[in-house]
Amino acid sequence: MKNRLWALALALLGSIAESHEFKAGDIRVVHPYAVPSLAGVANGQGFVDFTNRGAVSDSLMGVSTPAAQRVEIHEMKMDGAVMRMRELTSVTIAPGQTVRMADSGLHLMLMSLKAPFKVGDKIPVTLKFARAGDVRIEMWVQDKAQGGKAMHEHHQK
Ligand SMILES: [Cu+2]
Repeated sequence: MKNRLWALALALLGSIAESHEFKAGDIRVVHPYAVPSLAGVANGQGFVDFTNRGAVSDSLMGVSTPAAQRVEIHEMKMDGAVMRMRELTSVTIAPGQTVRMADSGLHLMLMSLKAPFKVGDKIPVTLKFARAGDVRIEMWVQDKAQGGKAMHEHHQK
């Protein structure tokens, strides 16, 4: 019994430790991840949650990565019964606010991947903020359930 509890505790510690974050200026980025790309699909999808710890608002103006031809910020919205994606030119974040991409229908669309995304890949990405400047992050390629869980656990810290 005691051994089993230890194993459980270690497993929990392990799952919590498997997350990462980045800071630049007043921006904190929590556990950015991308999902494995589907066979025959040229584009990939990533989720980047970020917090503004400053006293003034900031805006995510653009995203780039050597792993894709270009990156778009997409918003998914229901239009009647039809799910539509549209591209946003920027995402503004108020002081003290956290943008949770998956919860707000946002994601990064990585267009024309140079190579398919596989679980375990680490994708270097640069986020361009109007005030904080360039924030260099690494998106971990994980199954959506796993990446989302690690992101949520990380937000609790
Ligand atoms: Cu999209």
